[in-house]
Amino acid sequence: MSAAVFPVPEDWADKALIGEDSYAERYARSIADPDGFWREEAKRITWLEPFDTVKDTSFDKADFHIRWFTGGKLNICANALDRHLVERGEQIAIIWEPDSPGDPVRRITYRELHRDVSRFANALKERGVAKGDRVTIYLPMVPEAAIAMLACARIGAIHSVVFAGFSPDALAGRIEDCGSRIVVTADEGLRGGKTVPLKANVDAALEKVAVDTVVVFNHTGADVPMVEGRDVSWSDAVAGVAEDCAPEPMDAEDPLFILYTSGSTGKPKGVLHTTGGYAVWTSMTHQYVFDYQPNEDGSMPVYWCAADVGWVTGHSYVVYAPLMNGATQVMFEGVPNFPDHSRFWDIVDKHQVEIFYAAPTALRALMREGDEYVTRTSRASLKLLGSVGEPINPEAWDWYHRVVGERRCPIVDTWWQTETGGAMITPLPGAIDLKPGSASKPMFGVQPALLDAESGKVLEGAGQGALVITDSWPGQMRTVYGDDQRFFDTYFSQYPGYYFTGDGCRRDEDGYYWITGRIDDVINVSGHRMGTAEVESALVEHPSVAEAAVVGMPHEVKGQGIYAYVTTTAGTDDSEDLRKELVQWVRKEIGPIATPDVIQFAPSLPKTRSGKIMRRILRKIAENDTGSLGDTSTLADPSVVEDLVANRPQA
Ligand code: 6R9
Repeated sequence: MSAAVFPVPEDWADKALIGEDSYAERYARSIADPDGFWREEAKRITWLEPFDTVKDTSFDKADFHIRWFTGGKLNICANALDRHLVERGEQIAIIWEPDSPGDPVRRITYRELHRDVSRFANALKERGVAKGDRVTIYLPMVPEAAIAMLACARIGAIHSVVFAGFSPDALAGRIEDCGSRIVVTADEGLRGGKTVPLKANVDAALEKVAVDTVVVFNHTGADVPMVEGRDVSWSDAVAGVAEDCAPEPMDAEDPLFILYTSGSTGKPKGVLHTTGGYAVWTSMTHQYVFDYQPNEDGSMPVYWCAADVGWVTGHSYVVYAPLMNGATQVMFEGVPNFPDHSRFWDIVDKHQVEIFYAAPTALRALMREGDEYVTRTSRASLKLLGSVGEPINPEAWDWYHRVVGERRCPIVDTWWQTETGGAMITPLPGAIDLKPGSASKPMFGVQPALLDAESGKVLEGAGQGALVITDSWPGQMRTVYGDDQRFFDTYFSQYPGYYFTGDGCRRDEDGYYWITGRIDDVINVSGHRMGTAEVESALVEHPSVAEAAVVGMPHEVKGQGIYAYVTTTAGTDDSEDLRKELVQWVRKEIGPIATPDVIQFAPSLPKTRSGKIMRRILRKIAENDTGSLGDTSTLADPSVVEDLVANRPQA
């Protein structure tokens, strides 16, 4: 592990919102006096009615509940837009950079965004969408994605954004699970010069589950079939509707959105976030982590979070928090390597980006292409860099720091999850010395602990164990949509009294946290969470597959790759063609992000005498670490393992 330490640069210590002393002092207060601390922080939100109680939470089974800012009323869309109109109505909120650098940029002011959101909110109302209804959003990275989300929030509808890379099946499952009657989509998406057939995917999904309305944003202008009585174009939907739409007063604990995420078992879970705590938590973390404050000349720093709105990072740090904080931000439709590997840095120069936030997988992919793509750009505007989604290895950290940021930009490596709403363990650039590869210290109000994975005992001081959080924070998910029991069982039953993150973690002598990765059956492929169970169930749906077991394997660019062991049905020829077919099959069932990297045909899988698949052994073989397979004596048939090792495909 890297031992390097990068102290807070002097100018950062001087001018940052949070300096070293104020971090220590505020952190201590946030734990000792949560009521006082959060009352102060909650002032950043415009409340329509004040809350009575700050924190009313318990992780105990007998009395389990999570409520923040109860009695308070607010509208998060009004906090993101309306309250800025007086002072920054003409300020650019979104600079939209299209997939192709030659295509026109869209610049949208707060006033225009407010108007577009209000109109779309009225259009939703006209189609019968009311408070509490679920709206599925399946859009590419266009401003209309943010507009649709904010329009839902404005009228109290619950949005469920489905990443535009997911398959029709995955989309259908998510529409069905939350019972939404309306889908907002586009004719096509565009990524790296290729089109994504979004409307066609929706049509395919709707063969499995019916909805009343499909709103289609005309993006590429493709000629897509429209179903009479069900489908309406975005422009027709907003034609003639009023431009005013009063924001719905929402209770702090009213649901804001559902976002499906993979777990270690079963179908993806609908993570539910509510309004008040999420608003306070995301705007606060965004402000402190990115030190988001006006420049000396009064302008707002240009901020760019390269995440897709289909993931939680796009929800919290593209849509909600930056707009609540009055940011000017870049929203990018495309990919880092189109038209070439300089694209990110060209965009930085083009829009004078000061704060840049991306995933390690993108950085590793660019790092492989050589420094020239970076160094031929200026990047003089950059001040701060961020990382999210997976552990950043010290080599990638060093490259990001040295080559991209020219040693002048601190890197905030933010650890958090869909479930946590916002950054939980992260450096603050003016307060915390950096150690490459460490997410460093807890955010205000966050009490991490490490438990011995077997005994569940709390580990003190330096050590390594299962990462848990001992008490609630405002941005915590409130439930799994429609399944409180699953929420409790997934996160609070393993280690009673604690929120279990699913991650392993090491804490060093200085109290720095080093996330080591998932310790459950979740793998992290290019920063995207994938349940091994999901890939397995996709595989076994293929008629030639009798059984499948999926594990993660180390992957140079993606962080982790997908390694699938497949037992075919009797009489099947385990051919190269079948292997290719299965790869395509999984892509079709889930989406391209689930593409298996290796498929190994296995006559049988290593099982205990009680029939449990020994995943530990399968992981070792996938890692090509076959010298240390450990105890195989409990296997029903140890020769199965020898066979798997002998026939491991050479990747
Ligand atoms: C925000 C987001 C959550 C999982 C999480 C962990 C991994 C995220 C990380 C990180 C190490 C970081 N993760 N950030 N690991 N360092 N800075 O990514 O949410 O998609 O729900 O994934 O991602 O394993 O448990 P989500």
